[in-house]
Amino acid sequence: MNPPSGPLQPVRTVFLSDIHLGTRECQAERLLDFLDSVQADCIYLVGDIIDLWAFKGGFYWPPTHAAVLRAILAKARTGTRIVYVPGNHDESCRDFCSQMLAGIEVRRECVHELRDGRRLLVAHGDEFDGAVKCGRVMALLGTQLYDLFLRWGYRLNRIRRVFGLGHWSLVTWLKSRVGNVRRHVERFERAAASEAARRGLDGIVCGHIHRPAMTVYDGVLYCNDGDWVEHATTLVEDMHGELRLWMWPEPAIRSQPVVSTWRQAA
Ligand SMILES: [Mn+2]
Repeated sequence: MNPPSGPLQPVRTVFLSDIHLGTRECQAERLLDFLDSVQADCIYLVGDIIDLWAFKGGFYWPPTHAAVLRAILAKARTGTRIVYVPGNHDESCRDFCSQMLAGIEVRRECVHELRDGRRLLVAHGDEFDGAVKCGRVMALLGTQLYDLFLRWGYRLNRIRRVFGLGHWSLVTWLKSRVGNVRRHVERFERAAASEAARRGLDGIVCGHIHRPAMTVYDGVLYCNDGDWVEHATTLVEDMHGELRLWMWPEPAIRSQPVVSTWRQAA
């Protein structure tokens, strides 16, 4: 599957999460380029869109972050259905669940029906943290280490850019080398899939753990749309109803059409 190039690419559904607007790590330019390139019938914002936690440590809000919100609101005005499922970093927006905000439906969770009739639970995913059972202290330590690695990764990539090198994710590299993390991730994924099964649904779409994936556990589809901090990924249902994970290239290197796709295993 080649990346959409040229004019607006029509797709049925887009799932985006973990954008973390308000943090330095947010890849807002890449996301703006994606939003400018795609015309969706429906966009699900699957949580951690604005990082309200980050504001506690100082206010960071560059024009590109405001532009992301403007682009989303403009889509809502021009006929795209937008459903916002707040996450744990924008938890206070959960107070607005079941309401309309500037043309956007706010929901605690919802069910998306694919073109072929399969039904998927759409939830941010922090509700499955308990299944990972690593305890509060470990979780806190993990979060702080993770933030530290992200910050190192950000600096490293600024240096790489000076030398004309592409983006490289320190966190992804570390995660893939830490077996323990891999086990936690699988536990999370299985918990999410079994919640969908428990409700008689065909699968789940979530975010939260910043780990793009499309896989099947005991016949239940597990999709994670990834994030716009490390991966710049989105889950897309195309006009034929096929699900794909897209990794969006940096606008500066758009001439190299490298959208990685994971296709759903048959
Ligand atoms: Mn989250």
